[in-house]
Amino acid sequence: MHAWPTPQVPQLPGFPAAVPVRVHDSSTGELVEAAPGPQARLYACGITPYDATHIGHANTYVAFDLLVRAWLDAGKDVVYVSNVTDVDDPLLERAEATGVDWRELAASQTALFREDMTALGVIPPRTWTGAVESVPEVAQAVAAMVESGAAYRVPLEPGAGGQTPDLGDVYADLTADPRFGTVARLDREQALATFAERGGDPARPGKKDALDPLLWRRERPGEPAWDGGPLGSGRPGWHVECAVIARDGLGLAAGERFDVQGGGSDLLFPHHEMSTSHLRVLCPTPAGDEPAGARTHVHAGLVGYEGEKMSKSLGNLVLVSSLREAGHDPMAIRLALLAQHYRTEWDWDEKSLPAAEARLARWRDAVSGNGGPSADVTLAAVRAALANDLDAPAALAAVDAWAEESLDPSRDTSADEEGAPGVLARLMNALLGVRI
Ligand code: 5CA
Ligand code: ZN
Repeated sequence: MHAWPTPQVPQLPGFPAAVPVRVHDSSTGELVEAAPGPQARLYACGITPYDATHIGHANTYVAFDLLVRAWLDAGKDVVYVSNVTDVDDPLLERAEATGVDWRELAASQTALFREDMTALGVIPPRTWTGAVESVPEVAQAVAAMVESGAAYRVPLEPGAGGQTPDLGDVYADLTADPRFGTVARLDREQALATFAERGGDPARPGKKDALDPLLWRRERPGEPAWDGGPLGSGRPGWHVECAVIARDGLGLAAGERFDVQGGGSDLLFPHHEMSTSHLRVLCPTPAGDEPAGARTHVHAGLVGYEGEKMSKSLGNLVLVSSLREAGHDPMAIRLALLAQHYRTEWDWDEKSLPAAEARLARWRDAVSGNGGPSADVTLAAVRAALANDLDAPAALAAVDAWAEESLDPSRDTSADEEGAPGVLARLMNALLGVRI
């Protein structure tokens, strides 16, 4: 798919920054260097395009955008890959319920997402792949898993399976991956409950284990289906879709790891647990080596509204496009998101935007003069804040302090530096994605 245009990212004094960028690893709870090598590879799960883009989505993508920007400032070659789940149960259900063709629904919401990301100054993924586009690769991967015994078929109910009803749905056999469970580290009871809550089917008869996830769903009456070769007609399961898109987009060779897999915290289990398991099976490592998949899993806190998680199913959505239509500056929307640490669970409320709008106005004011207090300390503080688990609130506080000093009429201006406001404006843009 065509991603949105890449915003200009100015280079800052002291490039490349020497501070290693560290993030919270959801598996261990520890702060780890996000990308130890010269290349930084990120897979952040993309949207399911049926009610895009709410403030929760935007918050998650802005969080990973901070990581990308910190890596760029550190001189890394950033390879960011993402997907669009443009065929899946919830999308088909919404299309059915509203009488819209599922392709039109996906296309319109994907277009809106693109516009929202552009407005919010999010750097696009280098590779952005739709589930529909990836069907041949997914089918091939699933067929290979069946062949190697890492997947099995489960018989269909009467009426399913089109011309080849004898070929069942395909499920992963999790016993093929001894490391299953190491991403989220849930006990069996928690895993089963979360699996059932988040789209899994623990009670499906014929499965070897209740947690085994769907890899290939055979054709059903009224549902879209593609040629799956030896699998029979059908469509990809969700987790394997992301495993294959990550593998191909990041160019992972057998056993190769990448740096960060990310998303909102609702994706930790089962989605990232399962997709990492599939990657280990699809890209096996020589014995004794570190297994394939992401070195670090990073998750953003869920944003709520009126006391509940903002979600399409609850219908309590604040859409970025509605805020934009109402005339709000997208940079203020971005600042409202940055005012919260990305791992915080918080509620959007009516005070979020006015506070951000006031801050944006103050920053614009502060960088509009000729000369100002030195930018060095602020730049170092913002870099240090972002390197410390993307601490945007601390970064904003550092910029606020500079702005306050710069706007203080009683201050001593004898040590002012002519280029300081320009450096601050470039810093806001390059590191925080806030265009002034
Ligand atoms: N297509 C899948 C991922 S492969 C999906 O989860 N799509 S989504 O549209 O439901 O969500 C897109 C991203 O936004 C995911 O990372 C998800 O975790 C995140 N997200 C969804 N709701 C919220 C929320 N309320 N707050 C923060 N992030 C959210
Ligand atoms: Zn995903």
